[in-house]
Amino acid sequence: MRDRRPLPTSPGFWRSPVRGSWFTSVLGLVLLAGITVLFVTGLLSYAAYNPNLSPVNDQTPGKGLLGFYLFAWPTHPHWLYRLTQGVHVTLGITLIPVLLAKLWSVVPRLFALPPVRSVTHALERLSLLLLVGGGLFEFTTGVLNIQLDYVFPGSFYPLHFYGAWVFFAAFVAHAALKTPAAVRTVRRMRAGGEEEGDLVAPRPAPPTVSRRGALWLVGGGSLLLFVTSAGRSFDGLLRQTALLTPHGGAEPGSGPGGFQVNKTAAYAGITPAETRADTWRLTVTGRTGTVRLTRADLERMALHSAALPIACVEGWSTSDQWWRGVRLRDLAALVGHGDPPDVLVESLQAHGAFRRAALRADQVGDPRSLLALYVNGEDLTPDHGHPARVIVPAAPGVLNTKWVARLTFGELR
Ligand SMILES: Nc1nc2c(c(=O)[nH]1)N[C@H]1C(S)=C(S)[C@@H](COP(=O)(O)O)O[C@H]1N2
Ligand SMILES: [Mo]
Repeated sequence: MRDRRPLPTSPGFWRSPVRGSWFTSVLGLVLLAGITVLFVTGLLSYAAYNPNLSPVNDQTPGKGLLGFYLFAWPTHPHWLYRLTQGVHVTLGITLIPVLLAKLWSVVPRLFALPPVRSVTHALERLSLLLLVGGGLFEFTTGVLNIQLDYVFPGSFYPLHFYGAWVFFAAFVAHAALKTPAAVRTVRRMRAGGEEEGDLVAPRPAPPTVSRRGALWLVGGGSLLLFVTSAGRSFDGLLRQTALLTPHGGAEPGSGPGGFQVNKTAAYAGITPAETRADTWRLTVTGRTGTVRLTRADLERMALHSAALPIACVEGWSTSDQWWRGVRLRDLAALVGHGDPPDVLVESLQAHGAFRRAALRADQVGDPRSLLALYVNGEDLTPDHGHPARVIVPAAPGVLNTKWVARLTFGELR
């Protein structure tokens, strides 16, 4: 008799004694909760981008019904996006070991023969393709986006958006089919039951770790990712623990402007010549026409302060900074809008994905929404948007346009 190593299509090929319905069920239930939170916080982030002010902030092609928009993103509490997006990114990173372990736990099924047993089985396998493909796609695009600083600035947003719908649709179908059995398995095993089912290796290799130990290992991996990621939502010492956060662009440094910078002035191609007091002008357009203001003109207007964070879609955020400047609604009033309308904000930047942004009327009307000139008691630094930048409570960082050149009120919808 020849001793032939079995092929992956044979159950005997898979020998880990860890595989079984219990391991798969526990990981599946963790993902059920975690991915639901990821989907909800992801949709919230979509809403926070003001997609109804298309096509400025949201340029997703053909989004149709999927572009539904449940509510206008509020400006209270001012840390809302900091929380929702911090949870989205940190939880996403933390779930990576769980996702990989879950896929590992069911990999024998990928090779099971015959590949298709019936029409129902074919449909089930197709849905698994969308589930696994969609899941890997969402986690990969998410990680690339936060780690590599927008490798695909224009396209990440629609890719992650469409991927989310495909993935979540398959996920809902899968969860509906499998959750009852997973709950039963966990209950049965807790009551001292035996492992059973097709995932159990028929000829298991000697164990190097118990099933419970393997689960702790996955949990330990998640914990490690969590403690090296969560600091991105804070500054100071806690930020130092965010070892996995890219500190690309500029280091925060110290002093009043010493908080995280996304794109530096140099990166955005903003030159000192354009921002000097004698060259820079703010063009404000509205119902009654256009006015052009120097920085000195702005400083003569009523100045107000607000303590607000920067919270980026990449998941990092700063604590509240003290911004001081002119209220957006006062600038709207200057050009004939007593009742604040939407506004299109454009920066000096000639190129780049974030050089302009649209804000909703309620954001313009909030007394804390400023065209900031100062931060933490000093003039804005070049990297934080000198001579003037927008800051809006609870809005994603991307809407807080730096190096502002032009404000156009009304006529956005
Ligand atoms: N003109 C301009 N404004 C911009 C950006 C940009 O690239 N260009 N980046 C935006 C993004 S994505 C974020 S998160 C915030 C970051 O602000 P900060 O660099 O002052 O922390 O600025 C926003 N404003
Ligand atoms: Mo951002």
